[in-house]
Amino acid sequence: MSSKFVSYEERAKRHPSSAARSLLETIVRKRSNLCVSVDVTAKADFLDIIDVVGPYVCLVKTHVDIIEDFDSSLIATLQELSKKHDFLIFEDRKFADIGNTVALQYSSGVHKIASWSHITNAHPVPGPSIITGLASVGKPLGRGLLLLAEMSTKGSLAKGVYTEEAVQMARAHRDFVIGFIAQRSMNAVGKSSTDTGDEDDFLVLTPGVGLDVKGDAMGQQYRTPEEVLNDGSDVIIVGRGIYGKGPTVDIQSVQVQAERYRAAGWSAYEKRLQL
Ligand code: 5FU
Repeated sequence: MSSKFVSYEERAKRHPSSAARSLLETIVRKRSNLCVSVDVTAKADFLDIIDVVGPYVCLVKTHVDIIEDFDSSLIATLQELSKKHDFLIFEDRKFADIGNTVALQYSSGVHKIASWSHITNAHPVPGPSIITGLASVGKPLGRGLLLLAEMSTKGSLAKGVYTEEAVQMARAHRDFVIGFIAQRSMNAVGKSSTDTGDEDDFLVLTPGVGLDVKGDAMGQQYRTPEEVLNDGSDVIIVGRGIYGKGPTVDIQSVQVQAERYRAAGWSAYEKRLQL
């Protein structure tokens, strides 16, 4: 029986973007579509969590600007962990300015994101110039960009025509945009059912994933791995569901939750191949 969903393996073989291929190949090698979002503020916690979740993830997502004791050794250790455990790095920077400014924010400053982050993301709100600005830095380094086509929060304005325009912007820049932060597949957005044009294979990475709770007190909304995979998501992004909500990190529990979410994400993927 052929599935309406194509396997990660098939997609890895034929994807035109090396950045997208790299992520798909990692997913296949590790049998993991889990991205852990490590939103803690102490360098030691940040690195301890990554070392523990490393074996279970295809991707580690960072907000490097929240780390209180950031220094360049953190990046060196992060890169060592990325090699040790075979995962890619995604700095969730959500660029949102004019092309010239985002190129500087991406390449320079304290964090020098482009030098270590395989994937980053941007809001489409400034228009296509944000893509060309970031591409001027990221393309020569073989990096990939995700556009924020939708968000997981209550009342998000990223919907309807805005989402459609984001997808059109991505289609016009397939050489750098590898996919979206979104809640569902974007491949058919803005296309008629009779469209026989190019097949899109945009990756969809989905935050707002949790197995135990439906949201937080600040507008976050969670769905299960199965719900988002069935809607066409490729990678589940999980933060507090794995590293916890407390002031201290319980590293044993982090490992248990990482394995639990890896298994949930993978079994949802295997089930959808039967659809
Ligand atoms: F673009 C988005 C979005 O729409 N929702 C999000 O939650 C990004 N995020 C990020 O995913 C957010 O900045 C956190 O880093 C992470 C979700 O963390 P949680 O602890 O699983 O809620």
